[in-house]
Formats: sequence, structure tokens, C-alpha cells
Amino acid sequence: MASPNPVAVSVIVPVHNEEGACVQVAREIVEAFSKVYGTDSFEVVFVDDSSSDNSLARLNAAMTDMPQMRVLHHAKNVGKSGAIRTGVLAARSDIVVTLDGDGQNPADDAARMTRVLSAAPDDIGMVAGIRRNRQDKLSKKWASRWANGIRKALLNDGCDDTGCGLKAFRREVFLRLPYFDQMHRYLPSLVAREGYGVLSEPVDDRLRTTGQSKYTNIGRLAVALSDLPGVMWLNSRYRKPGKVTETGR
Ligand SMILES: Nc1nc2c(ncn2[C@@H]2O[C@H](COP(=O)(O)OP(=O)(O)O)[C@@H](O)[C@H]2O)c(=O)[nH]1
Ligand SMILES: [Mg+2]
Repeated sequence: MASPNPVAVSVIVPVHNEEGACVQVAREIVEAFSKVYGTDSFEVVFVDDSSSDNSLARLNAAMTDMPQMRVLHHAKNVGKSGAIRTGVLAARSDIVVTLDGDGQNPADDAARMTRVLSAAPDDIGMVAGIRRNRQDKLSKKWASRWANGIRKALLNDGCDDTGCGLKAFRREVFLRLPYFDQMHRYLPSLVAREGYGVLSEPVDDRLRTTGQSKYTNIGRLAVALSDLPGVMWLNSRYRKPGKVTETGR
């Protein structure tokens, strides 16, 4: 799927039933990244995860006036992590940033995070967005605070908000990580497991103005916590070879 033409950055947007928001999200990304990189140095890869609404048709139509757009489509719904992985596999840049397709993440924040990552040393694998003004209902904020607190205490991943859709990372680092459904909540820990550093970047959060959240508080908490022992096991099974050197001829 990936073509060899280089771009400075690949923006990846997982979409599931976001017909009301996804085209506006595309326009905002194109505007924000054009300001930073110029109009033809980035790509925006939408991954429609088998939406049952008109998201795919709207994205396809929007490609006409946004040449930076690419639209991938899953024949079956596999969830947000699988959609992100499809986008990363197809990405043409080593600098990749994700944001949600519902309009809650500002594209300017995504562009800034890619600059932070590009300027960081090679051993920084990821920049995690931390929402500073969450617009969610109190019950969701509480559920999220609990889940983040438990995860952070048990994994010691130093991240206060793994649920934020804004994440910038090196493609090569992401592709080393073990893939499993819902892995997007564990990216800081999985990146650290590979020996890479993770930076945090404060970002804004906006209200969802169209469509519906795909998760319930209980469902999100249950999945997040049931995966936790698995991630702890993965971390306990990692053996680091230290610096790898090759003998010269
Ligand atoms: N590809 C894909 N994306 C999903 C799925 N569920 C949620 N998303 C996307 O993930 C992002 C965040 O989901 P959302 O429902 O807004 O979660 P919330 O902001 O935590 O309530 C949005 O862009 C969704 O379209 C899914 O099953 N597949
Ligand atoms: Mg959302």
C-alpha cells in the first residue's frame, strides 16, 4: 500500500461513523499542516473502519479538492487500534501523528507535536498529547481518571492521559510494538518497553458536536483493565540486549 514518495509527516485519522465531522476534520488538518509544512509535504490518511453511515462516501468525495488525502477502508470493523495500525502501515513518512475523526482534537496541536518529535533526539519514540481541559461529562472524566491512575501505578508509564487521540510517534518504533485490540491505550508503556523515551505535550480538547461516542464508561474501563495484566506480562518478558554492534570487515 505504501508508495515511495517521501513526505515530511503522515497524519492518520481512524474513523467509525463520523459522517458529520470527518470532512471538516480533513479541512482543518490540511490547513494546519499546510501552514507548518507547505501544501504538498504531508499526507492525511483516513482509515474508515467499516462505517455504516456515509463517512466513506464523504471522505471519498472530499479527496477531489484535498490532494493530500488518502482514504483506506476496512471491509470489517476492527476497532480504533486496528485502524491506526492500518494507517501506520500505509504511511509514507517516518513521522506519524494520530488524531480522532470526531473533531475533538485540534489539528494545530497535532502539527505542533510532530515538530516536537522531529526536533527530539532519536531515542525519543513518541510524543503523547495530554488533554488539559477535557470537555467530557463528569462521569467520563472520573472513569478516565481511575483508569489512568490504576494503569499508571501498575505500569509506571508516567502518562496521565493515554486515552487522548493525539499521539505522534516514529513509524519504525510503532511497527516494533506487539499489536492487539485496544493497544492504543498502552502506547507509552509499549514504546518504553522498546527502550524509547516518551514526551508529553499539553493539548486542547473540544466538545463532540456531532455523532456519538463509541464507548461507554463501563465498557472502556472493563477493556482497559482486562488488558492490563497482559501488558504487565509483556513488559516482564522483555529482555534488552543493550547496544547492538556489528563487526566490520
Ligand atoms: N476506526 C475505528 N475508530 C473508532 C472505533 N471506535 C472509535 N473510533 C474512533 O476513535 C475516535 C475516538 O472515539 P470516540 O468514540 O470519540 O471516543 P471518546 O472521545 O473517548 O468518546 C473517533 O475518531 C472514532 O471515530 C472503531 O471501532 N474503529
Ligand atoms: Mg471522541
